[in-house]
Amino acid sequence: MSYRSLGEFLRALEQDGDLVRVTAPVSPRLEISEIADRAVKGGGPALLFENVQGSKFPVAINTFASRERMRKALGIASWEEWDERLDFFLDPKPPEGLLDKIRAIPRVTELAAVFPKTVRTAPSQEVVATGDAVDLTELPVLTCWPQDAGPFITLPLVITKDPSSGKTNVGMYRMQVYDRATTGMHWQKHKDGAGQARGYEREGRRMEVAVAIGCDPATVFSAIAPLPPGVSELLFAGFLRGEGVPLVRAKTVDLLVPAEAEFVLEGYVDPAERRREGPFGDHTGFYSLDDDFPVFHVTAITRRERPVYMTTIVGRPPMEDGFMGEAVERLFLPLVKKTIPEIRDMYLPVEGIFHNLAIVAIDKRYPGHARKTMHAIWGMGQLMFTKTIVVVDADVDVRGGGQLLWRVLTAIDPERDVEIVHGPVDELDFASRLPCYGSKLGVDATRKWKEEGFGRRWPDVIEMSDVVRRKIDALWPSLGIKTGGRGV
Ligand SMILES: Cc1cc2nc3c(=O)[nH]c(=O)nc-3n(C[C@H](O)[C@H](O)[C@H](O)COP(=O)(O)O)c2cc1C
Ligand SMILES: [Mn+2]
Repeated sequence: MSYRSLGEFLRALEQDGDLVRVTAPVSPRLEISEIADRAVKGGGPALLFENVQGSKFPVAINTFASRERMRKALGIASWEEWDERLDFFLDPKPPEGLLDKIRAIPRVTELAAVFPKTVRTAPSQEVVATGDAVDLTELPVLTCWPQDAGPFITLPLVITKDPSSGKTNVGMYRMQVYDRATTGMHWQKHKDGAGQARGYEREGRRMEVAVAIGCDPATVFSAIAPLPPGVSELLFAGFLRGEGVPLVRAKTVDLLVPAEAEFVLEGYVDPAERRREGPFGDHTGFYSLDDDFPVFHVTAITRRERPVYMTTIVGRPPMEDGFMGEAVERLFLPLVKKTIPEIRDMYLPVEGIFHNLAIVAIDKRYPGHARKTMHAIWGMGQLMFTKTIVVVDADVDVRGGGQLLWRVLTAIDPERDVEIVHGPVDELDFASRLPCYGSKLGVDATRKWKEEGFGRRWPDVIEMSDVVRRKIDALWPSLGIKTGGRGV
């Protein structure tokens, strides 16, 4: 079991010397942003601002902002360990003998324990405000960048229910605070929250919405996990935590909300209503321009007695969400491999902000295999947004930086090896001619085959013989050649 609440996680970070309490008075308008940005770009610790001007609540930020912190947040010692855990889920081999059956029992009980459970009383409802007492301006919501339209809640867990299946979705969609009791609801049209909202719009019904702010890190992470529609984020969070997420009935809407949350906002989205949202300094490193989005009316705010407001800022990479993106990439690679088994490795560089660049290594087995892989990726969930896909052979290191560039650029005949397709693009992409629709580029940088019409011979990569290497390894220290570590 990892952490039960944000508080537990923050205490663990502090014990490890990975959290700094900032007691100096700072403004939630731009100042926390500037401090958090410097901290993340300099590899600094998680931050807890205890003296935020204009609010009595402290602000936690950068709690996922390093590779180690992110892994700790998810209770994962190494990505290999995760692959094994997930493998039991994805490939549950039937136990063969009686002994195997007995051995499987603990794992099955473990799985049963990860379902969400409902509780009657909850820390997230210690203080309840409804009606005129609802006041979002009491929260230390950050205005992140100079051209932002206002303060934005950046790490909300938006909880909704599908009008026909009744299934719950949890998604992270930013919310611009307009006034004491209204915010924007920035679910992009491809996301599950927006899909459910379309169902309510067809029926002309109000959509009940609850928003948790600040939960245990696995639950927060589940809201960004690109799970297929209908697959429960809360079950996924339970699987990550090794213990089901405790939920409690909301006070004014018919939804279950995390019992251990710091804050919960309850309310509704009206199907016909839209309001100008943005601009907002976004994770593209540019301002997303203003546009019309649904509006969230808050009917209640419940909270802990002493809550911590959990947030993040996005902006020019690398930023905190880059570490979340890397965790998504690593956690979901085994799943991607199940559907596209030729994939050996996949890398989404942080400068590609999730969807602009994927470098994929494949075990090429048949003519046109690289292109088949591209189309499979363009057809898979949120990977459909991938603007550029570069496919290399399995012996190429997708994280190789300059070495990767060398391999890709030597392997291509541009006119032959480029695949350009049209389709949905990320709503945040500002370069496409139309919003949400544009072109995507695939580069086949695998070695070309005769069967693919390549009539020439393909040369071998230069490699020194092992015998000579070993001999020189032994000799090297005595040669007195200083190479800054790169010679050996
Ligand atoms: C910090 C952060 C902010 C995000 N903001 C938004 C947002 O405003 N709108 C949106 O559609 N997706 C946003 N996302 C991405 C979604 O959370 C992500 O695509 C998630 O898988 C959506 O869940 P769903 O598949 O259940 O819709 C954000 C992600 C992060 C890490
Ligand atoms: Mn979902």
